[in-house]
Amino acid sequence: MTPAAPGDGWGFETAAIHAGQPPDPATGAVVPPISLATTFAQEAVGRHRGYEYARSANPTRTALETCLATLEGAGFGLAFASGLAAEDAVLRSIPDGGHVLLAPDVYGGTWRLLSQVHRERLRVSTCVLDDPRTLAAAWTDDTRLVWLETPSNPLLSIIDIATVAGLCHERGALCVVDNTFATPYLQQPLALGADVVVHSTTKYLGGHSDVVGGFLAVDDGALADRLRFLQNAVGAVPGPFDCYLVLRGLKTLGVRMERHCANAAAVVEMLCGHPAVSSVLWPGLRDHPGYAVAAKQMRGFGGVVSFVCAGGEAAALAVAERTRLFTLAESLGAVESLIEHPARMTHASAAGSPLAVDPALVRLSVGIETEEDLVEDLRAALDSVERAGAG
Ligand code: P1T
Repeated sequence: MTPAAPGDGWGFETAAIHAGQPPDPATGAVVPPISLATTFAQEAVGRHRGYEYARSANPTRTALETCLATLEGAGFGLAFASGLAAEDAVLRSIPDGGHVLLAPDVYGGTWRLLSQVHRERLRVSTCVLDDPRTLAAAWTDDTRLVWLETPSNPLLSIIDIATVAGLCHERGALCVVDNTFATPYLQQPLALGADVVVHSTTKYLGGHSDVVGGFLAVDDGALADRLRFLQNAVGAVPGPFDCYLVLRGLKTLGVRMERHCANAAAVVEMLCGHPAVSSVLWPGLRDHPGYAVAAKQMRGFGGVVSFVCAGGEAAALAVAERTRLFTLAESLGAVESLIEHPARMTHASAAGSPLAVDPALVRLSVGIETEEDLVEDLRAALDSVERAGAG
């Protein structure tokens, strides 16, 4: 049997299960082996079968890179040891003195990486990106990169990728989209004009809170070469077992995302009617400012929901501590539901910066448990906070 190659018109789920993973030619195994070898025999100096040393390339990593690049509709994929390691490679790829324009709402660690680790090399400023006038005002001659998340972490803001990518290309900068919250199942930024897609595979792609990883997907060969050089030269690569875990997660991404989205919609409906909640942030709400763009560029609205507590920070902390099924923990995107307080947890490093988060905000990662159980858990926690506030 000749395994079909990706690009034969496969649907998303077919590619997620098969791309880069034909049955093992030696044994017929239907799951790619976890290839542990750190080095590979050469027939003559420089004559080998594509693998020399496992930091440069490893067969399990190749399977992951092929599969996830296919899902993003990318020509090239590169796996990293974490989302931040993948981000670091993108930032290292721009020359010293470059200016990075950053959307005003991104993961706190991305801000920390830019504003502390790359502070000597790069200049960063934040800007509302999809308004051509504000973007033009913030642009400088050395602007090399525009960086955004959509939906964003933790405010679930939506940015029109095609608009921003178009403006970047008119002015000669790269458009980088962190697609961690949407995943390629819900949104494919390269098809909308982005140059680089970033992932924390720790989240939905791995999907089970048991692996840390990162990924870059690009279509431009020269850019892929530059990033591949950095991947090898810096060496922040994932181990083979980690690659296997992400590959396994990808196989069920489509069905998991459907359930994440449906459960999030049910949770949002309850939150919108609860007196302890003053506002709900989720792009699937018709009054969300990004609803129309999200409906255009995404296939669903995602499984992360944030809300502002009417009782301020004290109420937000109390809700986060009172759920029983939603676990109080950082991270998102796995099968189990999580709750967290961004200002003190995931975005603590953004305190005092333009990205500082409202302390009354609570973020949920809605998992794939039974819908009613999630809704009731959250309602009970909110009811108890409401009673305490009223008492
Ligand atoms: O944790 P790591 O795999 O290094 O990924 C960093 C990262 C990158 N991009 C986005 C949008 C992210 O949300 C993250 C990590 N975020 C969390 C840990 C969190 O709880 O928000």
